[in-house]
Amino acid sequence: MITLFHHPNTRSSRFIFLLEELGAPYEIRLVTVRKRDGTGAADPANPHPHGKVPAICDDGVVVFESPAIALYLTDRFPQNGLGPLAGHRERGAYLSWLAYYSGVLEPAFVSKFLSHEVPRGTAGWVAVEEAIAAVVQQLSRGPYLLGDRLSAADILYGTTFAMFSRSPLMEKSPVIDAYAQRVVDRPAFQRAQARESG
Ligand SMILES: N[C@@H](CCC(=O)N[C@@H](CS)C(=O)NCC(=O)O)C(=O)O
Repeated sequence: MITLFHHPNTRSSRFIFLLEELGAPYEIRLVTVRKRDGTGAADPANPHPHGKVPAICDDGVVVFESPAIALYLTDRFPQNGLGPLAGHRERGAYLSWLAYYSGVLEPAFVSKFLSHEVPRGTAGWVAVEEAIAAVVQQLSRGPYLLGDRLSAADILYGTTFAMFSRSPLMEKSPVIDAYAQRVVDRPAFQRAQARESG
């Protein structure tokens, strides 16, 4: 049984979506988190080292940080094919796009949000427009990042783009809009929404 440490309408929401896609046995443990407005507090029950969500616990094994959790869960519950396993030709692309999510895409969004120009040649990430262009290029292979099949990477990217699609952080892109819609149109997303509050 997987325990998901979750706070409603945060980055842990998409792991309810992933667990639903995987058909994995799970329970949701609601925790408090620190909020941008200064309210809230890290929950001592949450095993993430900074009290952030998501984190999971699988029979005593703790995993935190979104790409690590995505990879752990798709390896652990391979039956629905949500992540190519070691030895599969698409494994390299899968690992790359998972790492790119937290190493490039998120820092790119945060740089833009803070109006910090990304110093070329020194930062490990790029401007958000350049990152989006790379994702659009990857999506020329098929409806999903790895081609024909949805993977856990699409759950990270699709839900992020769906959230930012109407924000000034992202230029309008028909390819990204259609991709985000494709991801959130899945029945597992609707089931996850129904469990959002625990
Ligand atoms: N790098 C983490 C980020 C997690 C994160 O920032 N979560 C937010 C909610 S969306 C949080 O827990 N904030 C509370 C805090 O920063 O203390 C991941 O991708 O899993």
